[in-house]
Amino acid sequence: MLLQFILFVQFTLFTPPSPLHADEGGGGGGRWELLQNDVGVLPMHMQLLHSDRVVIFDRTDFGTSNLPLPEGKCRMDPNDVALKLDCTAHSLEYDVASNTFRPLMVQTDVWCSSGAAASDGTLVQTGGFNDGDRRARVFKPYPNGSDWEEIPFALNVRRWYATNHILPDGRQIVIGGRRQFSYEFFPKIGGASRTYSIPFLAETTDQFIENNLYPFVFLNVDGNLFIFANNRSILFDYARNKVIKTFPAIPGGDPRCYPSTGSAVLLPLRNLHARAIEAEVLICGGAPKGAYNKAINRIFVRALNSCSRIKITDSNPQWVMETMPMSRVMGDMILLPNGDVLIINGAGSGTAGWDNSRDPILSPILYRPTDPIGSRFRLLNPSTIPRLYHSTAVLLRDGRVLVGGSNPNVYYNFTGVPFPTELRLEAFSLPYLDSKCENLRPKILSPSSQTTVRYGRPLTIRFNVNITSGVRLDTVAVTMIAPPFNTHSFSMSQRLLMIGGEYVTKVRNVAATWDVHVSMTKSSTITPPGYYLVFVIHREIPSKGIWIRIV
Ligand SMILES: *[C@@H]1O[C@H](CO)[C@@H](O)[C@H](O)[C@H]1NC(C)=O
Ligand SMILES: *[C@@H]1O[C@H](CO)[C@@H](O)[C@H](O)[C@H]1NC(C)=O
Ligand SMILES: *[C@@H]1O[C@H](CO)[C@@H](O)[C@H](O)[C@H]1NC(C)=O
Ligand SMILES: CC(=O)N[C@H]1CO[C@H](CO)[C@@H](O)[C@@H]1O
Repeated sequence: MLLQFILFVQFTLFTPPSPLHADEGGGGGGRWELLQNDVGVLPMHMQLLHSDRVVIFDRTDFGTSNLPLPEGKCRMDPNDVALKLDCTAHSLEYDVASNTFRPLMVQTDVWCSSGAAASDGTLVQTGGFNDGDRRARVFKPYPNGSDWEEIPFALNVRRWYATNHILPDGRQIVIGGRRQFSYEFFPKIGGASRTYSIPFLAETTDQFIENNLYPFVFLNVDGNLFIFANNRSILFDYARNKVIKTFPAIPGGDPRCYPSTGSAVLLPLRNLHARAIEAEVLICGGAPKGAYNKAINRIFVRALNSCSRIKITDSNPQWVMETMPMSRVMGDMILLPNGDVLIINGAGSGTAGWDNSRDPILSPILYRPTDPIGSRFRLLNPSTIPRLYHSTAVLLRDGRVLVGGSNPNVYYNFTGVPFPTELRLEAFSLPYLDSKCENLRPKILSPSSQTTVRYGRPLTIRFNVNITSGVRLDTVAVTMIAPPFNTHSFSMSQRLLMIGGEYVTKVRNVAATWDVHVSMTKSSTITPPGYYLVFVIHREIPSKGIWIRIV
């Protein structure tokens, strides 16, 4: 009895239970909120910028949208395959704080394109279709109302369904695209304009279906790229154009890339000051082999319910399989401030592509990477809105996840189709935003948002938590998230660094206020330059983020 009491006291003293675990087992949690009933433009692509605005765009060749261009402007594009003269917008800027939006004007077709936030916080977007397939487009998040600027012939070859990733030197790599078994860089250095071949993309192409479009690409801690396409993956040295390692095929051999669209994340990077940092990749969902051909013949086969996890830094890496609570194709995997992974959107059967899926999955799930295998998933509360092909999701600075899109139809069809074009914008609030977490939620007091920090420099984050007991190092964490470019169920350049706290000090004579001291990594390979969302986490409850630029 006494021993039990002592153990109980020790347990409560050293590992205070987070309120997030209170309703364990029961499932549920999280709250949906309708933000906008009609944003006019289908969010096929979304990127949060450090202006706390989300740049959203669809394709241009789908006829008129529901959002007029401002001031009677029209776009005259003799090459557009739908409308030559178009007075509607196909892009918009959504302002999170005021829940308002304004139309933007793209000049050429951005259909199924790719992008990344550059190191100065500019959105750089590349490729697309038709007259847009070799373009780069730049959106600078100025407060005075900027618009897209287009750069013709920015890409050496046409790229449609390519994947981009930000690199340690601040450039981005643009990989693949339909029938493009090559990669290149943007911007080009000193006029160098080479295109490099990557046979792996040819080897993983299934005839007609591809199954390797929008490959999953992550920058590994050793500077090489992890590239996953179809059912295979490699570690690739892009600078020397050399395959460093071939990983084992994913167990079961089913495809995970477009149109058998699963999703993938690089799991949070921890122990960043250790000599050997570990990196793990998690891939979830997708569609079984042959599912696309069946879907076009109106047979919608059950999606995959497996996730596969691999430590890519191991000398002998192996996939470990896990089972999700349900099957899911076209799910989005979003890294959350506290290091959990959200899996949201998608369908229970079929594949990506026009009218190719059924059984919308309305319930998101959480995956907790550090929990024991077999107990990592938790079911969350459902939305009422199907989010199928061409739907998107991005994390916001306040910890909510913005969800938009779904248009598995040709053109904007609002009636007479199984899943109409969806122009409603929602936010999903994770259980960590529940009011019962409020008294544990840290609030960052300094530095102010938009502060610049150099590599390897210390950073002190002052925060307030309204609790009477102390705040200790083991209950506090600091995380940094690179805001990704989201399209087709994949978040390009998504990256979460657990920068940790080195020590925590109480601020003297100020109630309930502490300083957590951290150091930025020295390495632009671990932390490519740019704007990051920085959060203080207290007992798994995140603060609102601040923007920190690392240079
Ligand atoms: C907006 O501000 C930027 C930076 O100050 C400036 O370069 C640009 O010309 C301004 N644009 C407009 C439309 O005023
Ligand atoms: C991986 O996909 C390819 C292409 O569809 C297929 O030929 C191969 O059998 C698959 N691998 C496994 C292990 O099933
Ligand atoms: C703590 O309480 C003070 C005073 O009521 C308030 O200003 C502050 O925002 C609260 N902090 C948090 C993290 O809720
Ligand atoms: C099935 C269906 O309703 N298709 C319609 C989609 O929208 C286009 C353009 O408005 C119509 O032409 C189609 O008939």
